Amino acid sequence: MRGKVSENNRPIVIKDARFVHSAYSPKDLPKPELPEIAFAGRSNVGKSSLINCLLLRKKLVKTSSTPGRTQSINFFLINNSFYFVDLPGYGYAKVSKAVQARWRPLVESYLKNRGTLRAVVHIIDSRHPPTPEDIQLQDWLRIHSIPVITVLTKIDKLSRNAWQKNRVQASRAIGVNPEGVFLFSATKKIGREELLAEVVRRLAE
Ligand SMILES: Nc1nc2c(ncn2[C@@H]2O[C@H](COP(=O)(O)OP(=O)(O)OP(=O)(O)O)[C@@H](O)[C@H]2O)c(=O)[nH]1
Ligand SMILES: [Mg+2]
Repeated sequence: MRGKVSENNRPIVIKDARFVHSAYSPKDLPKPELPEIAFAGRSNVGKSSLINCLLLRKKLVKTSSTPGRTQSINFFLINNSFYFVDLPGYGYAKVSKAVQARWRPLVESYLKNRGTLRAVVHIIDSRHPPTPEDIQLQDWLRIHSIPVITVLTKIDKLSRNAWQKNRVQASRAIGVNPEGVFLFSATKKIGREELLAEVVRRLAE
């Protein structure tokens, strides 16, 4: 049974979250049928951990300390009503040229042609300035009019003082309003409710 994303603006309860599909090439992409939120960011930035944290599932999405693990586009069906889509990370030099050459056409063809995609959650490491590839992704999404939710993660590694400072600096580097940038920690579960509410809002649009 396929239902609404959330009932009457109440905080969403994740009743069911399951892995459904991995796509390794554009032709493996599942038929677009439900609203989707995709998660993008540099390798090892904490994409999978952030998804698990939002869903309150410890191990639904595999995490690892070896960067570049996720090389496919992975679809997770939530509450039978929407998908979370874990995109492969970029920017890891040790990933072979062959894999990198597959990555871009796969991710670009997904992002460009997905009528059901409501927003991309772009995850950036709060400890460092956005990388040239982070900035490139933001520009690319803007050019293609794809809505973005920007998140700075791993803020548990920062002092409280640095939260706002790094938020302002990162926002400036990517050319967005700092107010719209979410602060997050998967380890300490900081910012989970705010980000989840924003995701649900975008899904319902
Ligand atoms: N301190 C801290 N560590 C985190 C946080 N989120 C993720 N990590 C750690 O960062 C490493 C990478 O996390 P993943 O969630 O696997 O990152 P990913 O972006 O999915 O990585 P790939 O799929 O390999 O690109 C793991 O060692 C996590 O435990 C966080 O909020 N705080
Ligand atoms: Mg991952």
